[in-house]
Amino acid sequence: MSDMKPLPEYERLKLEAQDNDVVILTLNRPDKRNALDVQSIEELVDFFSNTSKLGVKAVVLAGAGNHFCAGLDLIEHWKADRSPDEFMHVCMRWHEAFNKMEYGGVPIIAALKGAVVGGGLELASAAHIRVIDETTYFALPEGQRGIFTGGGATIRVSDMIGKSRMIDMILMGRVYQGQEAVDLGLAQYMTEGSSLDKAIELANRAAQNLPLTNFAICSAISHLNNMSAMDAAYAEAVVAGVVNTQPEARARLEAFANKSAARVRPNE
Ligand code: 1HE
Repeated sequence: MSDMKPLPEYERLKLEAQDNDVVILTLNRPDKRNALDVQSIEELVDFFSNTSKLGVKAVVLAGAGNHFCAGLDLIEHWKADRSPDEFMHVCMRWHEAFNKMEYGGVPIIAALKGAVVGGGLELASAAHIRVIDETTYFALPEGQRGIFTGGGATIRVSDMIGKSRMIDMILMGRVYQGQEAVDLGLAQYMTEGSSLDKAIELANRAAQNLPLTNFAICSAISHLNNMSAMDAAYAEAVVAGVVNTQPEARARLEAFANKSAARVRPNE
């Protein structure tokens, strides 16, 4: 039986409940290649502030049409002719949304296809798992547009691929795709089929873990990485104290003890 509450309705995001309390969140502005305007970001903030409360066990993040996301809505930005202060506040809302994602404790699997560029890559990098297919390509076109990243790429993209590669991507407009993108760390999975199907499969697998365990995986690891090694070791012990003694884990531990649980084996 599902524990999930009714999902909110949005203008820019389409939410679909699946089995196992998995939700597919689709950026639903394909005619604008899912460019992120103010409304899109506000809806992401709202949804990712409430995933735990709604009982969502895992999220598949997808884009409608042939492209995942074209990044910042450049037309909205151009028309608004924003002041530095206004755009700083726009970026703070992006950070609010993406931090809610990365630190929210609910696994987010991004199903990437076509363009994953600029702010689209910043959005994808706030997911915990990224899946690509043959159509997916990554870029940071900010350098060519006369602007700069403002949605966390300096933190998350450089964390994924290293500072030097990120500088090269934005300075040169360099595009990465395919196995090279996986090897560099832009994605963990590449599929010959559809990235959406693979992401759904992975979300269902993640949803089988206990929610508190997933909370630690999809929140604590990021927090611990922001700390000094001494503080991280201390905080890790505290998190493990809570997670590893949860009553819900006892049945799983017992299954291992009585040899009914699956063993870890090498891939075939
Ligand atoms: C847009 C946007 C957008 C498309 N803002 N409207 N991002 C970029 O620099 C990427 C800009 N976009 C592209 O390079 C291409 O559009 C795509 C490779 C993503 C797709 O190409 P294509 O040939 O399929 O589509 P198109 O014909 O370029 O665009 C279709 C429509 O989407 C068109 O609108 P229309 O009303 O003329 O039909 C485009 O204007 C619209 N569109 N991309 C607004 N980005 C917090 S800081 C973050 C900084 C950044 O993200 S910078 C990176 C911005």
